[in-house]
Amino acid sequence: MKNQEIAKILYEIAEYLEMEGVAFKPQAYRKAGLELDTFDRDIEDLYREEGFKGLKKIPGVGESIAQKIEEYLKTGKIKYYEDFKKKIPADVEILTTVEGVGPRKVKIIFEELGIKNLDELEEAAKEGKIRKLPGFGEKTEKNILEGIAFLKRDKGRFLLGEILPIAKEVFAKLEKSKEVEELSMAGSVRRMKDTIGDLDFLAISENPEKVMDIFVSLPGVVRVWGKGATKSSIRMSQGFDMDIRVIPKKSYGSALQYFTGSKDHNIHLRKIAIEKGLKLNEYGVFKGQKMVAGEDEEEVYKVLGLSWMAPELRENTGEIEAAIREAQGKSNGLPKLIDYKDIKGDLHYHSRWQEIDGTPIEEAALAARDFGYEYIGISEHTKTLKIEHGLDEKQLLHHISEIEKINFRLSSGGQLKFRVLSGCEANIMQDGSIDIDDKVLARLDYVIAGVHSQFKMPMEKMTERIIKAMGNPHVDIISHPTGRLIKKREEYQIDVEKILEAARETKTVLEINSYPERLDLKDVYIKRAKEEGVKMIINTDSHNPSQLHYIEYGISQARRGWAEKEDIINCWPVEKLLKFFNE
Ligand code: DGT
Ligand code: CA
Ligand code: CA
Repeated sequence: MKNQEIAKILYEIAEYLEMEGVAFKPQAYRKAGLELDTFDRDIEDLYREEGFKGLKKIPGVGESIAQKIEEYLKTGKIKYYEDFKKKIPADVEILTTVEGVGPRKVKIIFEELGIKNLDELEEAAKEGKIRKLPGFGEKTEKNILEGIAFLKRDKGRFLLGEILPIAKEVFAKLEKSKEVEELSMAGSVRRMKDTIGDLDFLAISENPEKVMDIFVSLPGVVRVWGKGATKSSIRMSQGFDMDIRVIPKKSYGSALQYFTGSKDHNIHLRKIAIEKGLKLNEYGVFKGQKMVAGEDEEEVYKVLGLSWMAPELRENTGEIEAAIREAQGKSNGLPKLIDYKDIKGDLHYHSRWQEIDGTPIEEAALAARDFGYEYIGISEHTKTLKIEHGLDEKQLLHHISEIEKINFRLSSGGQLKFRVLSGCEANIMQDGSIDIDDKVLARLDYVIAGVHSQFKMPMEKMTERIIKAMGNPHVDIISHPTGRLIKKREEYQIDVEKILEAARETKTVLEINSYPERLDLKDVYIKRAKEEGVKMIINTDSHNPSQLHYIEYGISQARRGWAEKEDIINCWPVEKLLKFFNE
């Protein structure tokens, strides 16, 4: 689809405009980019069927942006963008991913030092040239070097949220083929890891060669690394690789087990097999020459003395021991993981994103209802977050009364049991105070608080800051508690153990934010929170209805963190939730 191609250009135009110090326009381009990125119709189809007028149906797309989209669809180029690129031919998209480097800094480093890409930036920083630039200094230079090192560490990995939709599309295409008898995802994507190196598929087929033909000619394939009789490997246009293997039916279960991994899980499992005098590999479980399991994954685990466990658990963090206890009928076996269908509502939804139209609350509510929810909570940013046009006290009171009216309308026909809750995502200030008056916080159904500024504080200070916010009796939830942005920004320095202890004492809920680049809390912290009896909530942080489905990524991380239904408060009905917030 051209949607993502054009969205990327719109984002880049926003960066260029910001470089020039233009007001408002950058937000408009960014908003249009986001909408297009998540728009559910192919833009080429839309344009073919409805012409220029159709383009303006995309939220956030007005006359001038529609013209640029049309130009791209007709000529493959946007002159406005090309002119910017000629003036500053730096890789703005990559350079601005470095923590602390915004568009304006890109402009300075290009104009002063001619820096166009990451390698050049790194070299200049190492040579001490960055600190001498106006507005930079030694600390910025150090941060840039740290930022680049961080980016390099995750290079070549992809966000689960970027890759899973593509994996599902590929899966559906392959599955449709009559040559494919059985198909599974394997590897890290089956384990729903937060980042993915490459995609692995396994299949059963009478005609492996035909499956190979189909695989290497999938749309979006840009390179074939290898094409064998039963095994192929390709590169997709988005930059990641996919492997497929066709497996004989009698070995399908053991291959699925082996190629799902993780590697550490497999190594531990193989050790158990050896101790039992068995041999375990991708072809089966063997006693001498005799195959004792292989076709069925559950059987493979069973003959080794384990119960089957969800792929999300397979990281060798205690799941093997738990599966043995489970098989022996002992207590303390495998967790009864929260199910993908257990969530009843989402409490982190921004309806007035950057104040440029946004999605009206009622529309968001109806979308959430269609999504299968019983409630949605609208949690706008608050006043000190200027860039997001956060609400002040007066606007929050208006927000509450607007939601009351909507609830009244939604229930007046008596036709639906759906509830909109009024919330906010307030800012935790540097000293741990909340940027909204307590009296107004008390009027909301619930309060989320999060850190949105001054990320670089010493560990002790940052920990104190968040713990103080949890001590505010109106604060119910801490959003994205560690602040990481995968591949972009390190967590803040915090003492997670102390935060968990304070959360338990103050009965503050920690968020599992499902936004693809956040997934925060991450799996290992979720597991610790559960062990400490801390309640959590899985939210999406959606900015429009098409992001509600991000919830799947948050649920998968909760499952990777061994979370059960009772650990997650938005598995509860609304009455129980409100009672909990009121206590
Ligand atoms: P990724 O692709 O980096 O996100 O992670 P995975 O887990 O998908 O790893 P990948 O694609 O290299 O291999 C798929 C699975 O194959 C992996 O999860 C476990 C298995 N596997 C790969 N290499 C080894 C190995 O050296 N030993 C064992 N026991 N299993 C392996
Ligand atoms: Ca893989
Ligand atoms: Ca692989």
